[in-house]
Amino acid sequence: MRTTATMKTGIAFVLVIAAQVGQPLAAQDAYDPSPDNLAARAWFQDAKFGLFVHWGIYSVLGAGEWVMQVRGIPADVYEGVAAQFNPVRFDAAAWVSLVKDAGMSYITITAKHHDGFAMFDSAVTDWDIVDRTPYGRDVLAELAEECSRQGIKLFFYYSQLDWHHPDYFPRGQTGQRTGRPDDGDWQNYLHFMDAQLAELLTNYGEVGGIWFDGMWDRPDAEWALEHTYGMIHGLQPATLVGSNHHRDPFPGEDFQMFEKDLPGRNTAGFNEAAVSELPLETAETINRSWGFNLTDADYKSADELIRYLVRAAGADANFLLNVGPMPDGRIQPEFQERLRSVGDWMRTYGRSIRGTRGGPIFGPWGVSTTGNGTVFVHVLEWNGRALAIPSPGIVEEAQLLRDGSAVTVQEVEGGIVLTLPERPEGLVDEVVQLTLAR
Ligand code: FHN
Repeated sequence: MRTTATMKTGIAFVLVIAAQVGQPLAAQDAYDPSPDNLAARAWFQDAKFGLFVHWGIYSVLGAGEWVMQVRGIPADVYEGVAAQFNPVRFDAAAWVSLVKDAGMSYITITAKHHDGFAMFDSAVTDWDIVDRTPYGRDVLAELAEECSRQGIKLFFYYSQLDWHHPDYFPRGQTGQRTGRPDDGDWQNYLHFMDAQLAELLTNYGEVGGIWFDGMWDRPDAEWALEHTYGMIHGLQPATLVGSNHHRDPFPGEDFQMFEKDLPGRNTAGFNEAAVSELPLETAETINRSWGFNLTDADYKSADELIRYLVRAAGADANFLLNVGPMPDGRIQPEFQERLRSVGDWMRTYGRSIRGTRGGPIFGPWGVSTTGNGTVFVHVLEWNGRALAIPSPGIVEEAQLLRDGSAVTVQEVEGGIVLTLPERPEGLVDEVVQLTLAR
């Protein structure tokens, strides 16, 4: 078996990185986010909508990003998949334009998923896109350049769990069937991870955030998070660190994410953590899969996705909506269509999402968002004309966001009643804009 231990410059590189960031590294226990980091958090909360991209060599097999684990594919057999990955139709400019058309402000892409394969040119392993695929190009570098050109922020997903690296040992809850020897040097693995993260934070311009995943595989292992988080913030103070460990945030994390659920809900079984004070984000798929899945045609409609975006904003969370690009590098048409439809909606209603914060009122009818002295009442589920809601303040003016027409507001005990027009057929969200007295 060929192992990831075929490091090109290995330990020496790790030492260089350690020296670059200065030792000892600040403990993140005493983490005091820099002004740039706080500004980046506010930007993130304003952004509200991003594209999640699960892309790796697994797309060749068309069965999702867990295919190695699900089929019990040994690491040396799986390495053959890399030789077939040739995404000649990858077009960074087309991806970023799609993101803009969808009304999104950032991309979070898998730099490395659980299969351990780096989608960037890593100097500490040859288990990467440049060294192992016929394509031989650093797609993250191309995407970073295009994002910077088009004003879109780029975040990197990084899996701490690794089904390929021999030093990911002792093994956790997954990855036991990949044919690796039953030994390994955990400290070496941590050095390897830090070295790759340092590469991502050094060679790809401004990094919006690092989106960790996989710690749940070995929840009790010594992950040395203080060191890793300190190194990230040392290299780029404004980079937002978040981890999908499904637990309460650790010191040094700048945002909290939820998977397949709105904050505070746990229908998917991942989200037992309490909702923290940090900026929030929730990730969801368009069909049922994160990575490209040839047989998954269970697509959510554009209307469902819009409703999810609105409910996320109402819960003060960003919506990170996933696509799993195809092995040829294109984003499949079913995803593109839906993203563009959400973008059409955003062109009219984006003001009620971007730059807002969740609340202050909600009910069985829907949610609200607030920004610049304006409360946007998102009426998602209400077909009646009169809608009674708690008063968010003294209302000076009420209008429909879609056409600016006036909405009558009547004060009643304990709240206000909005008189809505007949709901047009197929309207996803009737947004009433309430201008409040300052
Ligand atoms: O195992 C991963 C999965 O493949 C995917 O990346 C999602 C995205 O939130 N997170 C993990 C499970 O928690």
